[in-house]
Amino acid sequence: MQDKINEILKSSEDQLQEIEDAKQLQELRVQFLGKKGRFTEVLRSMGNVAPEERPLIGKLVNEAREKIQKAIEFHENRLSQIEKEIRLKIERVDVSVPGKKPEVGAVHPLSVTTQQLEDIFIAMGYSIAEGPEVELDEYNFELLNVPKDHTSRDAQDSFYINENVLLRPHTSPVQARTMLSQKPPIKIVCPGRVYRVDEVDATHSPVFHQLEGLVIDKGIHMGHLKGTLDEFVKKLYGENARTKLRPSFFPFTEPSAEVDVSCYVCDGKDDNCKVCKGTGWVEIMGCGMVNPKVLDGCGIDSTVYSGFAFGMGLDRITVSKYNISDLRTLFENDLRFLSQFLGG
Ligand code: 2NL
Repeated sequence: MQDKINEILKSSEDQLQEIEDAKQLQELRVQFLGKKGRFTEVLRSMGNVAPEERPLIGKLVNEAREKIQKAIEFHENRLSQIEKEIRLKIERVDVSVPGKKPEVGAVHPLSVTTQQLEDIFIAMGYSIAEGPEVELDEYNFELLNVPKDHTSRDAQDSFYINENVLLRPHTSPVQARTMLSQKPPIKIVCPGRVYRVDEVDATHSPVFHQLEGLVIDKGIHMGHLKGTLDEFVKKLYGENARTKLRPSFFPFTEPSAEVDVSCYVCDGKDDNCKVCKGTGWVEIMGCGMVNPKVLDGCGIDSTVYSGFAFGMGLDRITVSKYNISDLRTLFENDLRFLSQFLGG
């Protein structure tokens, strides 16, 4: 019996020398120390041992198991040490490898313009209002006093989803919605994407951007409009910028005017100026006093309140500011183009 125990011990030592990984070690543990292991066999055959020798054999078995247990632990440590060394070797960071430059994003030029204009109006006490791009005819035309036979209501000019629903061709419905839901005083600007049926070329796109403004209170008159426009162009184009109003027509304002700004490139001093064509003036927006019919239609008593409104194209302001020769570059999202405006 003693021989058998020694033989098991010897065999475990031999096998342990060959062990290469944790899985083999676990198999060996089961083989020697498990419930159906080799010592269990020995203990089962105790019946053949003389009773007085049994304690001794039991002791020897226990000692042998302990020895193997210790040896397995030793090898466990050895393997995990080796594993750690391999991991450290594989995962070592080579601090001498040159770094990768992080890509820095750019603000889209249209966003730069929009944010700049928003900031100018916020400084004058305006709030920003936004609304849906898919609009109802009611907010888009009906409440704005645009007649049923007006060309802009034509399917040749606006994108219709169905008879009553269309892609908004201006941001005015946002102002109509605001008038319907808020009481004066109202002082808002509405920037946003708008849609009109148009062929794409260097100066036209069926998708473009507008910023419209609306001020309504008691006693608002053209002087407030003119003062606001002057303040606006000074902040946008510099202290020398002046505005000039030319009579015009919009269904939603009365009277209406086109706004010219003194040329921000030559200030009227270059007869060959490409921007103002030598006139000294550049058209930048339309404006007017809100038509009383529009106020009343939107639930604001036109005998108590009056207001002014204006609207401008953000794309044109952007291309002229950055000297961009083709409007399409604003919509193609070619990163080689956009990254020129790094950081805005
Ligand atoms: C232009 C002209 C304009 C407005 C927009 C407006 C909106 C309401 C009431 C009255 Cl709800 N007016 N908007 C007024 C005058 C001109 O835009 O040339 N835009 C690019």
